[in-house]
Amino acid sequence: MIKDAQHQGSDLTLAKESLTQMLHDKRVPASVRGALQSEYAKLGEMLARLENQHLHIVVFGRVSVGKSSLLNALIGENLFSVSVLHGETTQTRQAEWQTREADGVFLIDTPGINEAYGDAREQLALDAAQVADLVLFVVDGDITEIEMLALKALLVTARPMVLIINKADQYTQAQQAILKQSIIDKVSGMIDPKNILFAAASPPDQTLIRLDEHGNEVQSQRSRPADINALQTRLWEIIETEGKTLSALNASLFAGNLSAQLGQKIIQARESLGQETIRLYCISKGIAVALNPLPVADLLAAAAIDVGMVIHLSRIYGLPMTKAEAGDLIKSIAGQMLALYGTFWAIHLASSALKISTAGISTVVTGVAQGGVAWYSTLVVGEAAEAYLAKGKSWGTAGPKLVVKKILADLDRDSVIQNAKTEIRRVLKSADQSG
Ligand SMILES: Nc1nc2c(ncn2[C@@H]2O[C@H](COP(=O)(O)OP(=O)(O)O)[C@@H](O)[C@H]2O)c(=O)[nH]1
Ligand SMILES: [Mg+2]
Repeated sequence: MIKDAQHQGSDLTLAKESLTQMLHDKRVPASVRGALQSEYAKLGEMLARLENQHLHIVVFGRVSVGKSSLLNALIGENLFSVSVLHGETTQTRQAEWQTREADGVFLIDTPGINEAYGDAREQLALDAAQVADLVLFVVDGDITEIEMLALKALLVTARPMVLIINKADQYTQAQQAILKQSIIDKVSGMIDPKNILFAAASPPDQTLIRLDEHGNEVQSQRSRPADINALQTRLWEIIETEGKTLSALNASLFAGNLSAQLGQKIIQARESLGQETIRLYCISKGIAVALNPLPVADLLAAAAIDVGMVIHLSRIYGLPMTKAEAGDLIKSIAGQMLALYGTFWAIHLASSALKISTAGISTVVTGVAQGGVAWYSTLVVGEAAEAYLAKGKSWGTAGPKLVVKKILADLDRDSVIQNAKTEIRRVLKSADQSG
C-alpha cells in the first residue's frame, strides 16, 4: 500500500479546509471561535498527525541476521533486497541505506555492522539512531561482543529499542529458552526483557517426506509464513505509547499476518479515534449552523463539514477517499435518511427557511434548535460512514438501507438533539462571557 504522497496530501487538505473555513468564518463571532478553540485544536492536532506525523523504524545488526527480511515481513512485500551470501557486496553496501515509505511510516535498512569497524560502527549507530523513532536491533543467536558494542553505542541516544532474535525456526523451544536467558543477562539494565523477542522473518521451506503406495519416499516442499506476531504486538504497544497511533494505523505494517490480539487492538483504536472525530465534527457543525444566518449557506457549510469528516474518517481507516467519493457516500446516506425520515427533514428545512425572517434573540433560539438537528444529522452520517469504512468500503450484505436504519434505531434522536442543544448553548454562553 505505497501511495502517492501528493495525492494523499490534497485529500487531507480538503478535510482541513472545512475546519479552517469555519475557524475563519467572519460570521462566527470571535468570542465563539475562542470558546471552540480547544475543540478545534484537538481536531487540528488529529489532522496534523495524519498529515505530518511520520514514524521512522530503523533496523540494525550484523550482516545476514535477516534485517532486510524482517522489514519485508513487516510491510508484507519484498521491497528490500535479501541476500543468501554472507557479506557479498561488502564494499558497495557500506554506505547504502535503503528507505521505503508506506503511508508516513519509513522503514530504514542499514548496512550490516560487520562491515563497519570502530569509529565507523559507532558513527553508523549514531546516524541510525538519529533518524529513528524506534530501533529494531536484530540478532540471530547469542549476542556477540561486536553486537554489544554497537548496542551500547545505540543506547546512548535513548531511542526505544526492540531486540529481535531472528531465525527462531533454527532453535528448539528448549534452546530458545536458554538463548533468551543468556541475552537477557547480557543486556540487563540496558534493555527491558519485554523488548526481547523471537521472530522468524523468513523461515525456509519445509521438506516433507512421505512414503507412496509402493513404499518409495516422496519429497515435497511446503513454504512457511513469517512469524512476527510477537514483534507486531510489541511494536504496536510502543507506537501507541509514543503517541504515533495514527500514522501506524495507516501504514501497511500491520496489514498482513496479524495475531487476533493485535487485530482487536487496531479495531479498538480505529473505533475510538473515529468516535472522537465524529464528536468533534458534530460540535463544529452544530455551532456553525446555529450561528449561520443564511439557510442556503447553512446547508452548504453543513455539507462541507460532513465531507471533511468523512475524508478524515477514511484516513483513520486507512482507506483514503477523495472529496467526490466522500460526497457520493454522504449523498447515499442522506438518501436513506430522507427515505426513512422524510417528514423530520422537511421540518428541518422549514426551520432553516424560517430563520431568515427572524432577528435578534429569536434567531439564536431557532439557530440552536437547528444546530441540534445538524449535529444529529452529522452524527448519523459519521456513524454510517464509519460502518461502511469498517467493512472495507462496503455496506456488507445488509446494504445501505439496513445499516442506516439500524443506526437511526440505535440513536435516541430526541435525546441526541437535546444534548446537542445543551452543548451548543454551553459553548455560546461561555463565548458570551469571555467576549
Ligand atoms: N532460517 C531462517 N533464515 C532466515 C530468516 N530470516 C532471514 N533468513 C535468511 O537469512 C539470510 C540473510 O537475510 P537478509 O534479510 O538478507 O539479512 P540482512 O543482511 O541482515 O539484511 C537470507 O538467506 C534469508 O533468507 C529466518 O527467520 N529463518
Ligand atoms: Mg540486508
